[in-house]
Amino acid sequence: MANATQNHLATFEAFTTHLQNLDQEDALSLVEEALDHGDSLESVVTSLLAPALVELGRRWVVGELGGAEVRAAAALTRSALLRAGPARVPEGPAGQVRAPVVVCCPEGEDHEIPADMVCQVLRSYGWPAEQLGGEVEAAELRGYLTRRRPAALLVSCTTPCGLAGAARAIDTAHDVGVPVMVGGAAFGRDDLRALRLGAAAWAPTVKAAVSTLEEWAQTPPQVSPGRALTDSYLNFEAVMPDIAGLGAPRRRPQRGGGGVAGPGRTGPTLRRRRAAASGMVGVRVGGDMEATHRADGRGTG
Ligand code: B12
Repeated sequence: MANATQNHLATFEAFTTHLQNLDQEDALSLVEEALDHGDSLESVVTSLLAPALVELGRRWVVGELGGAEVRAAAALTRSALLRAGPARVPEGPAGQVRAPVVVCCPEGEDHEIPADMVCQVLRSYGWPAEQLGGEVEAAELRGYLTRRRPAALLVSCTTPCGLAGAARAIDTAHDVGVPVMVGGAAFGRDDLRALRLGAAAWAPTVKAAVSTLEEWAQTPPQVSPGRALTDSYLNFEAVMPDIAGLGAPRRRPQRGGGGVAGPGRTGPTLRRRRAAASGMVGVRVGGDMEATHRADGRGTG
């Protein structure tokens, strides 16, 4: 047991180093080895790829890495994930072919790797999942859902920046009769925020999502568009442009060119407004953003 833990830790450290150094071949080989040893895709995602990205996020916060390096490491992780994902979706029990499901990040949410992870793991479970990517506008989503009529839409949000867009995506999908399940760090650790935004379900993991999809295949959920959002949520939405502005490139004087800007380093006014918004969705801002990402993100109302 101790050996297994040590091996796991060594693999995790090696993979994180490969990502940081952008060693594509070595990173991909480690993932292939894990699969060859019999690890499931889900376990590779949850115990290797995702924790390595969280660690890079920590290094980003303390200034050891810049945003561009994080972006490059994320792209490399995506290649590894796509290579590890099933080329063909396995058949369900008794040769059953399931209806497709769609995964996306809403407007405002640029973290598409978690959605990629959800998509590939769903496929490994026999659900033909299609990934629309990050920042998908509600109007585009409506057209896609109307044309393809999937069994469900799964919306992923990593940061509060995507929650207003998630509310619009939920309303749009429910308006065309496609039930929405949400997940990702921005929804916190229970279904309160998801239900407040009108989602048909929340799931903490892909395994949990699969159980809900199986239930929905038997009994589709009743969905109702135009669900009223609470005042506190609408206040949150009112300051969204400032939060979304955090994602825009910031002009910084480059003397010597060596410094890196951490993910949350912003001017005082923006910080105050973001804090107000984040308070409403239960995410603290400030120096220690990594801790807040993992904290219980219960909304306040
Ligand atoms: C890579 C990365 C980026 C890349 C994204 C590249 C890409 N194509 O995805 C780039 C560089 C673009 C980026 C940008 C930004 N980022 Co960023 N980023 C990260 C990083 C390092 C990894 C994200 C990731 O992929 N995690 C993978 C796993 C760990 O995510 P996960 O949410 O847990 O997902 C799992 C489950 O939740 C579940 N799941 C997820 N979704 C769903 C959906 C359903 C339906 C289900 C069932 C399950 C499910 O399955 C997943 C797999 O197990 C994180 C660090 C971190 N701690 O995550 C920061 C982090 C998320 N970023 C952060 C920030 C602040 C930003 C920016 C605002 C920075 C800026 N100032 O511009 C922008 C945001 C732009 C925007 N509008 O979205 C903060 C967020 C802080 C907070 N409290 O919300 C973090 C935590 C970094 C930090 N430590 O401060 N980022």
